Parts: sequence; structure tokens; C-alpha cells
Amino acid sequence: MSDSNTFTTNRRKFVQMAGLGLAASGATALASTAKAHAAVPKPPVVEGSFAGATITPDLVVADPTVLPAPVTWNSPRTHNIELVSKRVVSEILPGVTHSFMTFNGQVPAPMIRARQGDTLNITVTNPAENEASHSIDLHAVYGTGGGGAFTEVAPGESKSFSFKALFPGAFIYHCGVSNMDEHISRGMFGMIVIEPEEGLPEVDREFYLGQHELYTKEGFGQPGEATFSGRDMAAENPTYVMFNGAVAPFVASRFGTMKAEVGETVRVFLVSGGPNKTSSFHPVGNIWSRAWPQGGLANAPLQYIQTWPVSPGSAFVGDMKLPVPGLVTLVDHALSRVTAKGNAAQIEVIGDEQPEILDTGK
Ligand SMILES: [Cu+2]
Repeated sequence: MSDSNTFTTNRRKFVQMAGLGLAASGATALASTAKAHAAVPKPPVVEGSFAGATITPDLVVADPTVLPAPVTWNSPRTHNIELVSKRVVSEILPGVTHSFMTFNGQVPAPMIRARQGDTLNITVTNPAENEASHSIDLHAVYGTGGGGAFTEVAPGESKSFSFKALFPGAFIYHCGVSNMDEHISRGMFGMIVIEPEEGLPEVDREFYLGQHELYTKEGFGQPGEATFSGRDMAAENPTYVMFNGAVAPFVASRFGTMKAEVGETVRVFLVSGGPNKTSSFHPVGNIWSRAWPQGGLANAPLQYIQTWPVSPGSAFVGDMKLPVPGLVTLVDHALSRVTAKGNAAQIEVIGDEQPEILDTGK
């Protein structure tokens, strides 16, 4: 089989699996709304300023519903954040693995959430069994390398530093060693949210996603281990463009959709790891009714934005109203990354049809 045939076959399989064809997504939407709909349980509220979890213990795929609860305190606090570098062999697709580099075993790394004026004590630990050095650069920090200059840890080392969060926003944090582009591509990035003193508008649910691209010597979907390709990274020609370290992770046929109810307002936090590609972040079938471009939480949100470019090394916070049932597919609207490189995640909106808003003709 020639390379181009392999590519076409893999691409067709992926699009079918993700339910992303037009007919397929319509059918899925119908099925989801036709079934009896029990209330969608709210994910557990995680107290504290640092939280994450994976879908299953053997995967790096971060559970998008596990993130720290919104800030409720109104005087400065101190937070202790512990980050441990871990190598994890995780499936990108069934039968295709990659040896990811992570903070705390997940992609994206756990969300850190604090309030403007708080103090954060950051500890980075590199277990002795690792081979590479790591560090952390947080874009919420004033100082050389955002922490990268004083947190580089060789295997067996642990280092700590403290900083005061003087400005609000949603920021990336990432490994900052000399070949950081490779380490980020392979999973070492997450989000730190510093809420403004007055907090953020309340919403019904929050979801946390990280987009990054992976460069491999093997083609898309080739079974076995997908090994890292520095050459393709330098050429900025990714094999996979993913959310949370897997191809189309949050669709019915993989780990399940993210779920919400008709009438709710939900917030999506997206951290764009890159290392090189900008995410043209768009909710198919919805609109960002409030959007904080590049994570600029100090500013008034923009309203009714369709697609926002989220640069590598940046973040986005967007709210959506959910007035009708069906599927909202979150994508990078550079659409070949969806049809051929694995980029998609879906929110399933469950509830009664609202024919005065949308009459689907059925
Ligand atoms: Cu690293």
C-alpha cells in the first residue's frame, strides 16, 4: 500500500470514528436528543488551587471536567503547587502509542487556579529514573524565564520558588529547558488561571482542554509506537494536532462526550501549547458569547465571537450559552487538522428540543 493510500484509509477511519462527517454528526445529534434525558450530573467540585486527573490511569488524557473550583476567597492566600515530571506511554489512537513527557502524568498538566494578590509556592521534582532535565516557565511570573532560570532539575533533583501573582489572566505554563519545543510537543504544558480580585462571571460548568501538535516519524494512525521526529518539528509539519494527548478524545466512540444541559452556560478554558501552531478555536454549532482573547481576564470580554486565534504559548477563555440540544464540536478551524490530524472534542447538550429557537424539520 502506498503512503497516500495509507493516509486516505487512516483519514477515512478517523473521520468515521470521530463521528465528524456531516451525516454522522447529524445522526449522533438526533440519537442523543431522542433518548430519555436524565439530568447531567455536575462533576465534583474540586476545592483548592491545583487539580487534575486523567480519564484512565494508563493514559495521559486529562479529564476535561476535573479542574479547581472558581475562586471564592477575598483576601490573599498562599498555595503549594507540586509538579513532578513523568514519562507515560499512552495511546494516541487505539494501537498507536507515544512516550509522552508530562507534568503529573497528564496532558494538559493540572490547572493551577488562584486570585490576583495570592502567593504561589512552586516545587518541580524530577524523579531519578528520568533521563532528561526539566523546568517550569509560568507566564504569570515576573522574573527570568518565568521561573525557568531557577527551576531546572536534573534527574533526582527537586527545586522550589515562590512568586506573588500580581496580574490576572489565564496563562500557559510549560517546561522551559533548552529543547522546550520538543518537551511541550510531547506534553509538558498546562494552564495557570489568576482570577481578577472580583472573580469571573458564574457559569454552570467548566471544561479544560489543551491543544498541542505532535511530530512523529511514522504517519498518522500507523500502528505501534509513534516516535518523535525533530526534523518534522523544525519544519513545523505535525503528524497529529490533538486535544489532551489523544486523537478526538471526547467523542462518543472514544472516551465519551463532555456533557451539559439545555439552558446552561458553560466555560471552556483552552491552553495552546503548540509548540508552533495557532489554534483557530471555534465551537461548531455555537458561538463564544463571552470571550477573553489570549486569556486577558483583566479586560471586558468580547461578545459573540465565532473563531479566535489562540497562539502557541497562550490561552483562551470562552463562555457559551446552550439554548438547544445537540452537539457542539470544538475544533481548530484550520480544518485539515480536524479531518486528517485528529483535532476534535464534543460537548453533548442534553434536553428537550426548542422548536421556537430551532426547528430541524423533523
Ligand atoms: Cu521538560
